[in-house]
Amino acid sequence: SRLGIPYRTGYHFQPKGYWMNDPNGPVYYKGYYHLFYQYNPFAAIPGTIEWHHAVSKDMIHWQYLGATLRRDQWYDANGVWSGSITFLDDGVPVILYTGNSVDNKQYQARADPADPSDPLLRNWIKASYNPIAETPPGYNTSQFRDPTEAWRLSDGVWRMLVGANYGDGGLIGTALLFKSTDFVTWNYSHRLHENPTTGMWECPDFFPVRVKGKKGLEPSAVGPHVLHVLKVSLDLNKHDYYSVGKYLLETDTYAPLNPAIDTGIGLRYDYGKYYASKTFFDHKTQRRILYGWTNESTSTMDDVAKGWAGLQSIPRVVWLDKRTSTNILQWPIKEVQKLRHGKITVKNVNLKAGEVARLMDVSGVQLDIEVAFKIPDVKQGATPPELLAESGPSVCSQKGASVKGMYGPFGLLVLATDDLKEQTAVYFYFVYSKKDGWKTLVCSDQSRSTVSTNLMVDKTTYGSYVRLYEDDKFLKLRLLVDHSVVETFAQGGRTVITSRVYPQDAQGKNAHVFLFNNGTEPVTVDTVEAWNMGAVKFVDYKH
Ligand code: DQQ
Repeated sequence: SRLGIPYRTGYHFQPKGYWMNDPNGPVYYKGYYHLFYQYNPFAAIPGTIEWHHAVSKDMIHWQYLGATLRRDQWYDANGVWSGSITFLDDGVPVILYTGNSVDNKQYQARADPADPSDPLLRNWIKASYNPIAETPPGYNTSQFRDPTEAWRLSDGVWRMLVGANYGDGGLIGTALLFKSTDFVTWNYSHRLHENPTTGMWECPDFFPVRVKGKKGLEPSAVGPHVLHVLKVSLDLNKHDYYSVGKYLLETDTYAPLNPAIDTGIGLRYDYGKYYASKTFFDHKTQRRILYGWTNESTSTMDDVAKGWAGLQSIPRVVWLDKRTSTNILQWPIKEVQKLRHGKITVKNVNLKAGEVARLMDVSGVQLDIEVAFKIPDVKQGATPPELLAESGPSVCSQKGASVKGMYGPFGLLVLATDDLKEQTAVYFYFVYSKKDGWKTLVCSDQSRSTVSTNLMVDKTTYGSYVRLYEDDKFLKLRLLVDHSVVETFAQGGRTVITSRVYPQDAQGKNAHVFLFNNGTEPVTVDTVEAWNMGAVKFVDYKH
């Protein structure tokens, strides 16, 4: 339908229509990146979900391959739900997924490629002995899903996790560890980890990271130079939480380095719309790469009217932040930079208090922008205008970009009309509290993102703190703008925010970019680099 056209993305992965949610089983195999995804082929609403499949040589240009796993067995008749791919010793990939059965019980099932020599892996066969794992006694049969990629320890035994919950009201979220010696028979062993207040853990992801360096690790890597990330998707609030910790081999359990920011109660991958994410190890380039589902911010009725819902974020490389060891860093895969063209560079712009300055020579709805601000010297003895005691990141949503602080808000307006009636503001804002002194927020304000009265849009402003170090020279933002999505990477990927926006008038040449400073103190822009981004044509790989 016409309503959806201006909002379809130019270079993010989207099916041709209808509903997409979680990324499933991403892998690199025989020259191709494979992405499977939860898809409803009948309507732009969740419902009759099955696995669909696309392949790519660069994770940017895709070929659709259609349905891979359909709802055709008693154990998956009500949904072929999320799962992962593991490579067995012969290098052949195997799918583990969740079937939601005729009577809405969840089972784990296996599927194998019909022809492993086909680099496109077009056909898959469900194992005759499915299901391979049932809900262990004491757990809810309808809260038992999303098997991880499996890994092995030196005992040669395969392990996988399945998300679950238990306890009063199902409030204890957990990842159940299953073991297998032959990848056919799986036995429940114990809980890898749990958290008493987080509810159902969907889509667990458990992977090793190097203590030093950006290179990724294969799933079974352990040892003194390795830490682990445990990510879960909280059904409770639809956010992806993670922590960094130790995989304790003696007990086969996980312990976060800092229990105060344990999985589910601490850090998020993304402070915007981002859920059910999954990583994989890219053997070709030795990177660990993260996909995440970005849901719409429009209503179900709007989604049906526009004929589609859901997209995948631009894949991100993830690695450990060695300065803290307790958080990861994320950065868009470099392949996306092939789409950059028409670069403009602007240097040394002073933004006075209250100034808004248009970036000439750049406009459009497909952009990649990098901006570096000089870090304001907040220690100049200035008295903060307001003591935002313990207010935290909620300041982003309470006040938005129009608040006048001392140091900020300052940042970028994108998808903005000349009169600024439509704009998406992405900015830094320094807040002060007696307890913590000055801290830096990064926010994405959607409150003026559209003037449309036809759409019902969730315009919540998102944000979180971003860490600064003494030797940081600049405050940096990178924005990937693509019609209805803005992905923001602050300070080299220390804090990430994905927003969905639906501008009505800020389209084509009328979509401008501005620098702004709403603070009472001036700020200096060191450099802005901006590119237009090409649109991706869908490809057809012949085999
Ligand atoms: N989506 C799948 C489930 C998973 C949920 C169903 C997370 O397997 O728990 O489409 O978005």
